[in-house]
Order: sequence, then structure tokens, then C-alpha cells
Amino acid sequence: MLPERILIIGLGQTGLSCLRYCQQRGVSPVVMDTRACPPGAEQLPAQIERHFGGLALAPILAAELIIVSPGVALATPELQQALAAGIEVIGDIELFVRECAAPIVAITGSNGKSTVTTLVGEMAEEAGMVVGVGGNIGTPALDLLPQAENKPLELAVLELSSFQLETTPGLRACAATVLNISEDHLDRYDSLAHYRDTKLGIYAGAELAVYNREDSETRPQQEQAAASFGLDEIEYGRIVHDGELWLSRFGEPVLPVSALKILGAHNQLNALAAMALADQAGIAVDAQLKVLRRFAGLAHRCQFVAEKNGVRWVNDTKATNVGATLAAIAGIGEAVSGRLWLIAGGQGKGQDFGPLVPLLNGTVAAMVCFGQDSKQLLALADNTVEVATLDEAVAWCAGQAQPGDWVLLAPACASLDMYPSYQKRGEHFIALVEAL
Ligand code: UMA
Ligand code: ADP
Repeated sequence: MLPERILIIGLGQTGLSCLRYCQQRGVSPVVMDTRACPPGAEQLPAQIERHFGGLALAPILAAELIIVSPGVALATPELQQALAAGIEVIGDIELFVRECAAPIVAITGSNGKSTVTTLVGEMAEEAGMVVGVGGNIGTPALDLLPQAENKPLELAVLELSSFQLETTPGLRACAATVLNISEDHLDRYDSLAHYRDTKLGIYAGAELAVYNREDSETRPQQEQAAASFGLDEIEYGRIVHDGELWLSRFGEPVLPVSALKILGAHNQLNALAAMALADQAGIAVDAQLKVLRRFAGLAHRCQFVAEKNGVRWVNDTKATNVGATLAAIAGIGEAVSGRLWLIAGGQGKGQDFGPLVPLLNGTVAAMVCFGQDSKQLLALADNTVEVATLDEAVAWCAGQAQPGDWVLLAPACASLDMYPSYQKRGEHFIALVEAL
């Protein structure tokens, strides 16, 4: 039962889904957003009380339940005041888990979340299950709850950000994973340890914790049932069979790595994580393998755009942190015959760009940087160049690259200083390349 006085903080997609959820249950909430014109404001029914342009304390303290968007940190002083006053503060995912009767597969990590979430969702569908896929991947989780005319969900597969995990104390997943931990969102967390601990919260109450043997930071810190994936032969891993490398389950070869369309060791880890989660969710192995054979990757992740004058252009706009950029370069590395030109830049979110330096001294011919934190990237090495826009970056690379070379957009940064989303940055890049 929902209380009468509900306050939704943060509109956007999440806030709108919470509003629909409350209205379907006969409650008319108050809506608040720190932005003067938040996205979705135009969809608010006229009778809904709203406070835009800041956090107003009176309606906050008058609420019985506050539903907070992932865009607003739980550490925000006004929310801390509400908690101190005994008001419940939760996120949309908490509302979802309280209502969802189906088992939940929960996926977090610094990189690979959307890939693994999509794989598990497609595996479940292939196995004939009624499955809902949502969360940080795009569809707000509450929109997955069955409408009266639909069949009830048999499985929910949720991609969860650290922001969402902050406000989901009641998550009880049938299988949960932290895929990897590398620096990200340090503009919101005071340390990497704080960010990691928030992510590890996904294991709380999970029937099975699935962790990455290659990254000890992902290990659950409590005693609980666990399975692991990694690049060696243990549990979900890899094994040499018939002279070639295969993905394996508990020492049994199941699929040659060469049958995967997604490239790189990081994607083999993603495939193994998906298998471990799918096994726990009761998805047949046949269905898992069918999906692994056909899955060609998501748009905007190491996506081949075009070959122009013998130069290959790749869009990895979704590389919004250093870890993803490193993985992208390692993933396409073997395929690159000539030189590799890297385009990077945007909002660095407080990350240390240092791990890029060895690449600049080796694999990468030069890095062209643009956007808010381009000066930090420029200072990393001598073979860096600063430009004002992505247009100029593409033009500069087109001028330098010779047949056989590759140009990779893998910015290691968020796009929000110059674009509404990483997708828009990728679409702009594709348009620029196609126009060459
Ligand atoms: N914001 C304010 N004031 C507010 C509320 C939000 O300034 O009162 C700002 C915050 O800086 C925030 C930004 O607005 O970062 C975006 O918030 P939004 O209201 O536009 O967000 P939604 O539309 O609800 O989208 C959210 C997720 N966005 C974030 O967590 C920032 C989406 O993930 C998610 O797909 C969607 O809910 C559905 O669940 C996007 C994302 O960038 C893809 N996530 C981050 C990431 O993957 O790195 C965590
Ligand atoms: P997320 O949803 O966590 O952002 P995606 O699957 O969308 O993850 O991939 C985002 C970026 O991270 C892409 O640039 C991709 O090349 C890279 N990536 C994907 N999987 C991994 C992984 N397991 N480890 C490191 N980087 C990865």
C-alpha cells in the first residue's frame, strides 16, 4: 500500500515512470526537480503539484515517502534531513522489487552492464520465457510491471547503476553480478572504495553472487553462495579444446571463442558472466549458446562505421570511462594492421587518465582531444592534439590517416558537456564519417 503523501524528486524518465506507477494506484504525488525545466515537465498533468528550480524543504519534510531519481545523490543535505526526520527515501528500483513477483537477475559494474543485460534478456526470450529487461539500460524498471492485459513476468533482468543501488535496500536477486570495477563517477563519490562498496550492495540477499576472477574488487565481502567467471579454466572460464580456445562451464568446453561475433577478452568475460547468470535463472544452455553465436554487439560499442579511403572508422562513444577505452583498444587491437588514431574527451568525472599513457607511448599513433576536460588529456603525452569540436577531430584524423589505419572514437569521458547523451555524440560521429 502506498502512503498518501508521496514526493518524487527528479523528473526525467525515472520520475515520469514513478508518477505513472503512483497514479495507477490512485495516489497523486508531488513532483520536485532541481532543474528549472526538467525533461518530461511537458508531460505532467496540470493538477500535479510541482516545485522546479531547487529542493524546497517544506514539501520534502511534509512527505511520508520520497522516491528519488538516480540523478540525485542520497547524500544531498535535504535528503539527509528527510532521513533524519524518519521519512522513507527510496528509488524506483526499490518500488519495483517490492512489487515484482518474478525472480530478478541484477547486473552492475563499471563496464559491460548493457551488453550482459541484453545477452541474458535475449537468452531468456530464446528459451521462451516472459522476460522484462530494464533499469539503467533505458526502460525504467517500473514500466516492466505487467499491465492487466499482459502475461505476468517470469523473469526480470535489471541493469543497475551505483546511483540506483544507493536507494534499493530491499533487492533480493536470484543472481547478481558486479562485472568489474574501474574509476567512474568520482564526481559523485568521495573515493573509489565508496563507489565500489555501493556497487557491491547488489549482492545483498542474492541467492547467487557472480563475480569476476580477473578483478578481486568484485568479490562479495560476505559469506554467500557464489560463482565466478574468468579467463582461466575454473567454473565459467576458457579452455583449450581441439587446438582452439573455447568458453567453458566447470571444465567442459561449450563454445569456441571464434564463434562469438563480439570481439576481445572483455567480451568473452561478458559472455561468461551472462552464462553464469542464465544458469542460475534456469535458462537452458541451448538457448544461451544460440544467443552467444548470433549476438553482434550493441550500437555505439566498438561499432564499425565505414571504411573511407582505406581507413576504418569505429564508434565506441559508450566508452565513457578510461576502463572502457582500454578495453575497446585491447578488443580491436589485433585487427588493426596500420596505425590507430584515438579521439577522446568530454567530461572526465574526476577520473585519473593516467592508465591511457602506456597506450599513447605504444599502440596509439596520436590522440585528438576535445571537450571540457581536453586539457587533462592533452597533458598526458607529446602525441596529443587539442581541437574544439568532434567535427574538427574527425577532419584532423582524416588528414593524418593512411590506408590500413583505424580511427577510434572512445572518449573515456561522458558526453554531457556538448551533447544530450552518448548516443547523440555517436550519431554525430557516424554522420561526420559518412560525409567524408
Ligand atoms: N538532475 C538534476 N536534478 C534533478 C534530477 C536530475 O540536476 O532533480 C540531473 C542529474 O545530474 C542527472 C541528470 O539530471 O545525472 C539526468 O537525470 P534524468 O532525470 O535525466 O535521468 P532519467 O531520465 O531518469 O534517466 C535515469 C538514468 N540516468 C542517470 O542515472 C543519470 C538513465 O541512465 C536510465 O537509463 C534511466 O534513468 C532509466 O532507468 C543513463 C545514465 O547515464 C543511461 N546512467 C549513468 C551511467 O550509465 O553511467 C548512471
Ligand atoms: P555499460 O552499460 O556498463 O556502460 P556497455 O556494455 O554499454 O557497458 O559497454 C560500455 C563500454 O565498455 C563500451 O565502450 C565497451 O567497449 C566497454 N566494455 C564492454 N564490456 C566491458 C568489460 N567487460 N570490461 C571493460 N570494458 C567493457
